[in-house]
Amino acid sequence: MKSFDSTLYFITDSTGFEENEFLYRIESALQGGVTLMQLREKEKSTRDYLSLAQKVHKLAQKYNVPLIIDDRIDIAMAADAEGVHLGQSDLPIAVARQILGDGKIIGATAKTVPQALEAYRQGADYLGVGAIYPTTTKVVTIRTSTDTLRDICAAVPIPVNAIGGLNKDNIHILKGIPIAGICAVSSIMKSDNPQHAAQKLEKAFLHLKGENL
Ligand code: TZP
Ligand code: MG
Repeated sequence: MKSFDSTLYFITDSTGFEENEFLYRIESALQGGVTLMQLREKEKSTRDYLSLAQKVHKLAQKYNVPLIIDDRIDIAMAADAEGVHLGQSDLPIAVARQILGDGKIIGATAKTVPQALEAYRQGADYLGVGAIYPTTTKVVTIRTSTDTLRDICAAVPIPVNAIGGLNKDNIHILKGIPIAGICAVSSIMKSDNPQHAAQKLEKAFLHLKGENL
């Protein structure tokens, strides 16, 4: 089933954490109301990525949260995850759609309106747009202005999420832009209490949208 809610899209990063601590933090975030989750690993071997994906998928299923795998269709298929997230240098969305079929969620990174339109045309289910703020997470990216984010939201009919340096105290910059949700790595992953961090971030976002909890 391909239904998903990208309101609070938590992207994981295991850098610096023992596996047990990493899994504990993920479960804590899930308890805090994360609505969509992405496993994002850049350094692991294929075996280790798959092994972690299977463990993380089990946790996500316990909380009924769809799991997206970053970059790797093979890992997504092997772990029977709910979808995959692809950037501009990964497999083209249309190719991924051909391989995965209609039942899986395919997300795309877009930093410009033409990229957004192309990803939508090729069959993307949602877009991640950013970086809105500078980020401390290891990523090759450039900043995306809130004007471009607004233009992308107007250009495509699929959910658009903002990403990059977002936390509960700075998302006010997104006010009035019809994003479906926000993506966060560090503000949840590196928090002393990922459950509370997720709860507070969701509350701040819903407040921004005028949907107070
Ligand atoms: N793409 C653009 S910014 C980013 C990605 C994967 C990282 C976001 O991480 P954080 O810690 O929420 O800034
Ligand atoms: Mg990628």
